[in-house]
Amino acid sequence: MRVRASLLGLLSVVAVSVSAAQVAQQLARGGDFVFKFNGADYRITGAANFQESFNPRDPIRLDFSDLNNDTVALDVLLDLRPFANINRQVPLLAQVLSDGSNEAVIRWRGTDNPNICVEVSDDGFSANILIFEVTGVLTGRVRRVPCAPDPYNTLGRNTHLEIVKEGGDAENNLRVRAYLFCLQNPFTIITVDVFNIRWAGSGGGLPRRLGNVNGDCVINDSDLLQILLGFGTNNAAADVNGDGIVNDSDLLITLLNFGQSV
Ligand SMILES: [Ca+2]
Ligand SMILES: [Ca+2]
Ligand SMILES: [Ca+2]
Repeated sequence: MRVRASLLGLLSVVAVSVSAAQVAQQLARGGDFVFKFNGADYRITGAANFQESFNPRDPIRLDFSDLNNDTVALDVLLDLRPFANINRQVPLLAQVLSDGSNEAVIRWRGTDNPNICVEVSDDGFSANILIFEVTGVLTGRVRRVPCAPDPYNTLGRNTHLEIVKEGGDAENNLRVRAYLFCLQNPFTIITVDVFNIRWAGSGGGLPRRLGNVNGDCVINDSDLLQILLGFGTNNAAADVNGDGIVNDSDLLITLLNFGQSV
């Protein structure tokens, strides 16, 4: 019992330093975030010329990872299917432009050379195109807000960081270059410029993989209790490491993160 008490004492010291973490670190700790696309305009120039708008899309969950090994684990793979029915994931690499205890500004940049012929059918545009270049940037301001259920009902846990679009078209845009009808010659090149992008998001909180079984804003006795109650079962909610069984490993992870809060 004395060992347990001193262990918890040590853990609370760790927890204090974690809760004082900068906002970008708190966002990364969440492991993912919800991205809500609220619409944009696009202009096609070259072999075709017109302007149209994208409608808003349902919120999607995006996992964070460190794709370029620069120790900033806020990179994401943006799946183009929900936006333009294109079966392709564009890597967006994160750069932390500013960071503090209440706010951070993060920029995601992506370039991709898929060289794939796809049938694009979207609000106002339908054709086969061979995409040879995708470049884009999104910039978001991440702000601390009171910890509450994810407003987009997508992550299955409470969140405490809201993300709002930062800056204008220079900081938030997407350009796609492609050959119309998948015919590779200089006369079929089109450029699709997506601008006036409206987006927002939510993230942070404490994920289940750290031991936050009940999805609230702290890792404590309630989480431990649920693991003990589900011990030996395959109860997914209490299966912290997601290996299909609730056992000592899940208990240990929760103990190691005990006391963490947002
Ligand atoms: Ca990175
Ligand atoms: Ca909890
Ligand atoms: Ca487990």
